[in-house]
Amino acid sequence: MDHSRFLSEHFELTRRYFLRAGVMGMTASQLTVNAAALTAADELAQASPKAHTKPDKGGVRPDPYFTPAEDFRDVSRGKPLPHALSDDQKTAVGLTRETWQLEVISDPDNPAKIGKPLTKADGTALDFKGLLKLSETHAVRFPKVMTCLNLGCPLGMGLWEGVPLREIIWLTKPRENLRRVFYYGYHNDDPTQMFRSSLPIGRVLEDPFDLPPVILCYKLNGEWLDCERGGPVRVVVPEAYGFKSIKWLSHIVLTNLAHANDTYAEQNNDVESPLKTFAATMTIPKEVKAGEAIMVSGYAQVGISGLSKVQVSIESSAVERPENDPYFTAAPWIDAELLAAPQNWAALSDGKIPQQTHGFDAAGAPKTWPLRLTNAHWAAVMPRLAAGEYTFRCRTIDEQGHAQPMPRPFRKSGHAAIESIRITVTE
Ligand SMILES: Nc1nc2c(c(=O)[nH]1)N[C@H]1C(S)=C(S)[C@@H](COP(=O)(O)O)O[C@H]1N2
Ligand SMILES: [Mo]
Repeated sequence: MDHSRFLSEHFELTRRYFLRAGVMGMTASQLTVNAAALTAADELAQASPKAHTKPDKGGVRPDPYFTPAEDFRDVSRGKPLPHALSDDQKTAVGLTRETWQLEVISDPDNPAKIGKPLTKADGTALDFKGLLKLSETHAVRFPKVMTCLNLGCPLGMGLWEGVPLREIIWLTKPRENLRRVFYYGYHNDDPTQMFRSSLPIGRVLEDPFDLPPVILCYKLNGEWLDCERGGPVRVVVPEAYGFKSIKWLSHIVLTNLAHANDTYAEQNNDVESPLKTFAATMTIPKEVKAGEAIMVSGYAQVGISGLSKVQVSIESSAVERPENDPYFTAAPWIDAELLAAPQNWAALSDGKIPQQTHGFDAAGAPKTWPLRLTNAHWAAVMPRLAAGEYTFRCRTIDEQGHAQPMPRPFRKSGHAAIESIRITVTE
């Protein structure tokens, strides 16, 4: 499978919207605009599966729904990358389902009181069989977009399955002095390569309203989690940026340390910042004729604050923008259409949502739409314009009615911006 499937899904949804809006089928030339966009984007996706589709600004990628595991973008560190090791090496270092083991210990520097650490030395480390045993009664599944805090674009949208981390914590019989959990994965036994992340214990033991639990994940899109995506086992934190979701998990440390000690904090990142809501464009004509309908489509990342609307605006570059409006609150915003959920969930086996997936009902239909922590599609028809240079923008309105992305100026809280794209209207 490649991106063209996602693209066709995106364009099928978009096409139906444009048909209903009455702009397609009006003239042959308008149909060609969309068909050309489809062909161009399709070709781009086929030529290079890792290439960005147009427009490139913001690193928009054409996979708004579930992304096949092999099409995720990989930004993980390691020399060599753990998933590039030979099969024999993977077996030797515990990067296979047969040899994986997880140690759960108390932090020697800030000890938490626990009754029973899980260690290789004692023969009590958790193995894959033990994890699957827990999954028989505790397995959870949820959709989530994996986004790097430092990049604007999604790395991929997954349906993640795992066992709540708290089930493993309970095995250690914690008693007191336990305030945080930190964890890391296989890092070539080189301390300088360790990539560590952390969470308050409260987040692990209880789930905030309507959020799934933090999991030890062993399946993605219904298949065993492959080594490139962090298999055999990785952490997945539903509401967090990618850096909290440690791959090739090998150690969990229970600590009385009161603050975060994430590797990402060393690069000035706001490591407690949850996923942001924002919109990005996937297709927009660079040039249109005066008086012609302008069809635009894209995706929105639905962050922790939810999504009620996507809005779009177009302003003439000849007219000066008002002063003191850096976040475009005075732009002529109009509502875009949020597109319906797909009927067929490409990338999942038989195209169906499995039973007991967070956010979906027994028939596999979403309970609400769009779903938090995932991407949604949108499309819009812009007002017809006279010849000139224009700037197109898109933004979101969250469930509380706040224009997003917020907080706008802080890139280190998770890159999210109001996208601006130049378009030319010709005579
Ligand atoms: N062990 C380990 N886990 C890791 C990383 C890493 O370098 N090493 N990178 C993190 C970062 S910064 C991101 S954005 C996500 C990316 O997840 P993906 O490769 O599945 O897209 O993995 C996270 N987990
Ligand atoms: Mo990242």
